[in-house]
Amino acid sequence: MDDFKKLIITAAICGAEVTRDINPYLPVTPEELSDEAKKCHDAGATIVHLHVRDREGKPTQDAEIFKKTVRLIREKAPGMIVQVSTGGATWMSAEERLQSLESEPDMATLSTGTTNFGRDVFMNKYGMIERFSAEMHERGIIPEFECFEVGHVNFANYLIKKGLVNLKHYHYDFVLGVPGAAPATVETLSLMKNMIPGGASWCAAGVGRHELNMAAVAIATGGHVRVGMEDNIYIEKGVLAKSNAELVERVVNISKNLNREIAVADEVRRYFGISV
Ligand code: KMH
Ligand code: ZN
Repeated sequence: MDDFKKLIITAAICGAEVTRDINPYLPVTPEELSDEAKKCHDAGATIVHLHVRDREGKPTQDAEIFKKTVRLIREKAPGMIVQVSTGGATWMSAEERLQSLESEPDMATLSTGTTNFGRDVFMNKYGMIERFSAEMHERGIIPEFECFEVGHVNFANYLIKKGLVNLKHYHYDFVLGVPGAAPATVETLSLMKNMIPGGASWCAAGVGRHELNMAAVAIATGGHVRVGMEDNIYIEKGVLAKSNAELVERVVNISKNLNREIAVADEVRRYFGISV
């Protein structure tokens, strides 16, 4: 039984797919990303899920850009848990994707299976997952299992059972509503959350218009929440979010109305086994 009751909010502030053409408020430079992380932290987010961009605003896993961004986040939002993406963008090689780990983050995403991702394929072969997991283990970085499909939960469980991942605490993120992958429904979410091992925690990330509903269901059923422009760029129908912090604030308000307290970073660090 999981006895951590407070809500953990992850802010996915940039991602690899959204562009400034679609939302001009998207943060992309290390300065903008770190300012945005601080705003989200102040609003109640304890984890920042981080992708970075190059000078042209294109997704990159460049180690130096990650290092600079992580350093700035730590200066501006001390204590906030930094979780880098190892998913990157669909066209990137494993080598490219792994570069983000050089920034010495607290956590990193570990996608536990391949999926259709819009018109592309997000490739995560068995051997890649093992390699990513081993790299994180060697560097003392805590993985978050990134599950776009039911089979990905199954594979994360398999890694634990085989001793390929051995942690104090396991945390799963269910990203639902990606075109071509599992739908953002209560049924899918229930199925996935009921598959995880006892004591593990889970987070829901609904894509697009599903972000709000999935967040509400997760808050009401003991899960945690990921919001941000990586997944959804609107604060209401047809109205762009001007900041990721607006999306965080909306979730904080729902949670407070449902009498669920918001966790602070040090509590989450202790829960996940990350040094405070
Ligand atoms: N951009 C997606 C293809 C992750 O951050 O680890 C992969 C992704 C997952 O965003
Ligand atoms: Zn991501």
